[in-house]
Amino acid sequence: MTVPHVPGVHPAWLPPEAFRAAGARRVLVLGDDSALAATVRAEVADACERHGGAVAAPGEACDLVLALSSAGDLPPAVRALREPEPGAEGFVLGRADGVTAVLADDPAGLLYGWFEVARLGEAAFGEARPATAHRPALRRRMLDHWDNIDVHPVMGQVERGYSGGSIFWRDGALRADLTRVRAYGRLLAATGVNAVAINNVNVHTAEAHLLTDRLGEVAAIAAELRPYGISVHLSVSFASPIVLGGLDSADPLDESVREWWARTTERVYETIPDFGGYVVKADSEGQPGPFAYGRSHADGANMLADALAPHGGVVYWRAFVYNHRQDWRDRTTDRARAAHDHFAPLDGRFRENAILQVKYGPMDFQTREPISPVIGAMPATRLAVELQVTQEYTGQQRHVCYLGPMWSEVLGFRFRGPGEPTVAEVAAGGGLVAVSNVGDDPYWTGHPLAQANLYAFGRLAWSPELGPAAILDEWIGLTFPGGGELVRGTLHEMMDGSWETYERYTAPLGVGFMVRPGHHYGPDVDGYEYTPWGTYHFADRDGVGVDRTRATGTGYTGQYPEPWSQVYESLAECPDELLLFFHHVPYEHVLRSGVTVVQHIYDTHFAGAEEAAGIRLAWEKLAGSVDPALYARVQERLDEQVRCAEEWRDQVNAYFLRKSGVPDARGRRIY
Ligand code: GCW
Repeated sequence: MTVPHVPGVHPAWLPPEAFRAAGARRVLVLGDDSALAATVRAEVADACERHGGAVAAPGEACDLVLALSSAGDLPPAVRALREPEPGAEGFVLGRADGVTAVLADDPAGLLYGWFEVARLGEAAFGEARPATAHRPALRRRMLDHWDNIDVHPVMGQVERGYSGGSIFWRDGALRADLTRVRAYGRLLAATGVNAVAINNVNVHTAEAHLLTDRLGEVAAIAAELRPYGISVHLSVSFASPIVLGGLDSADPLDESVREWWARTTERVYETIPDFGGYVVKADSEGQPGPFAYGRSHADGANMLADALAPHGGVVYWRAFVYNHRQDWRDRTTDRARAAHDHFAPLDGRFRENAILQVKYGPMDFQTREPISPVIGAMPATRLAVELQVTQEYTGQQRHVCYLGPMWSEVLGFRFRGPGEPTVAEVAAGGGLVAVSNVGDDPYWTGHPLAQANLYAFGRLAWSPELGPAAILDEWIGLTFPGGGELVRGTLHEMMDGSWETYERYTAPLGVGFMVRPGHHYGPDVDGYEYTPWGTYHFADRDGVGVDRTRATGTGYTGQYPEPWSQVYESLAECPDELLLFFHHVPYEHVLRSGVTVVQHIYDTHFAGAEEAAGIRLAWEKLAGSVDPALYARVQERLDEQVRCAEEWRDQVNAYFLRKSGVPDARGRRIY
């Protein structure tokens, strides 16, 4: 095992400097013969070679020791850490008598402990620290790639990808050199991620074959990610028995179909013994599913769960199911209701190894949505919450939009009010999943600052209670070592509030969309208003917003338990930022903030575009303080962000001025 360093590719949050503190010291590793322990030894050797430290032999003096609890003859510094217990994938870190020690029960914990030492830098070797346990709050911490093997005519190679092509495939074939995949695994492991699904949930023809005759490609990717503790998953087509197996049905209750899945899955595990499992998008946006056979989603998911169970695998079954051929004239159908309507009645009917993967909001990864009521409605089902690191609706990695604060709000939301479980706690046994924002771009993420979102996702999946601002500072510190206070302070100032800035210049008050149809970039207020996608704002000359109340609307508020059911139902109590998601109101309706809806729209759009300009201005302070190529890349994106924010401001403001006829109280220019 060698530590991957890829020339020409930005090291993101693992530049060599991140390992200076540990690598300049004497380090002892007491592991076992597992692949992960070998990785830790390789990491330590690499760091020591680079920074002048030394790998210590057992019995020799050392400054840092990383030990498995099963390793015999633990030195006193480690024995002192016996309490508390590290636990699965966890580690205990402490420092006493001039020795920093990490103790883990399994090699994954050892690896995570190593990266924690890197994160601490010199601070890991300063004052004494009491033994503290670090354990992942969520068991599965996974990134879903929407990568295709082939370049799709509309979506490109990576669906909703804004960072170039796939890191796995090129020109229709697996890449010959997969070093970069290993480097990706290393970056992910440093944040705590332990699972990846490698292909698009919209499974096209070539990609369907990854399950059978192209399985060798999956095995090759798994081999690169394994040393960093990441298990590989595959998105599979529900119609595989037909498409690949030549059967005439994919009915989940049909014996020959079940057998086909059992046999196929067995072969997968013969080839990749630590394979993670399947991800399925069924009966959604044209993907095949159990409805064609009059079967339920539980029938579909359980069939795959049964095929996976003998091998310890899981199926992630997505809850993103709605009618995408809605008649816009039909006011009774509400897309927001769909997932709950379909899935809540199935609670308790899914197998133990079936995980229902639910988008955080009821619509589709908007800048602001309420939390999906499905997450609070299925106590007898294992749930995973799905986030979108790729910035489909949040600026497509051309805009700075640090999403840590949004995710932190999602994870901390309590369905039944104070003292009751958070979303993160509900998902603890399932997991946290996100759509990856990575591609073959030299900065990984197109916009170099979008790396922070990938980093924050992993950190929050490990520790949902971490503050997003603190995670941002961690990322800045690791990625721009030696940048000094100017760099750290400026980046923090640019990024910390950037999600709210983005919200200010785009769709107002939780109403969502208003993006250009298809590619979803830039403003188009009525772009989706008369389409079949179920995403409407209903603006007319009197008012705007979607009435989702029980009293007069679609009844969606009734999918929440108290207190939220009442809070969202009530015009007076509904939080401003979600008002138009839940209510249709006149333009002169006064928000809790004291401002009318239409004035709020004008004010926030002027403010948002101005803040975007401020972000660009702040970056200019860093000319000469960061790498020139990175500086130029960010600057080019900031120019586009400012242009686009102005376009949003002017289109949204003009639209609402024309609809409402209400002038801006401050007399600013609206077109
Ligand atoms: O956000 C939407 C995207 C689709 C995507 C779908 C999904 C993979 O626009 O491109 O398809 O969600 O989550 O399945």
